[in-house]
Amino acid sequence: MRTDRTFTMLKPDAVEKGHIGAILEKINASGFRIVAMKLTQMTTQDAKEFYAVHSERPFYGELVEYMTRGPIVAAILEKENAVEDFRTLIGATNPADAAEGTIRKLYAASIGENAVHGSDSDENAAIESAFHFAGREMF
Ligand code: IDP
Ligand code: MG
Repeated sequence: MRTDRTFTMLKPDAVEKGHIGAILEKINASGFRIVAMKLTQMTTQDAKEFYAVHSERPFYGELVEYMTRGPIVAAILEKENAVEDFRTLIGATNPADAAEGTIRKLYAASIGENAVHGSDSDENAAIESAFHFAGREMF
């Protein structure tokens, strides 16, 4: 399994607030290469499946509502140690706990509406990338 790719989504709140450009600038400045990218909107079924691991959590319904309410930017990013380095760049799930300068510290409103997704393992990066992109959309 390759360890140099991760999957991200700029979530509906980030897109609504006009933060696509600023977030992509930080991603580029941090040394990630964009392998695949698109503006898309998840259906309820998509979001339920993507976040199936959280299906027993109390916030699952709210999470599915949020993630489907508008378009997202989905992307695959490449860099040595991509998964871990991208999680560092985005910061803690709750922006109140996120380090200064991280994407969530800068752009997230709350633990629920936290601007950006980053895969948590190489295995999930591969699964999530394949969920959103066909092979011919990866460069
Ligand atoms: P992560 O995105 O930092 O990996 P996870 O624990 O995997 O965090 O949760 C997935 C997503 O579910 C979060 O990014 C956030 O949008 C939402 N979420 C997580 N915990 C809560 C919560 O306590 N309340 C509301 N939404 C939450
Ligand atoms: Mg997660």
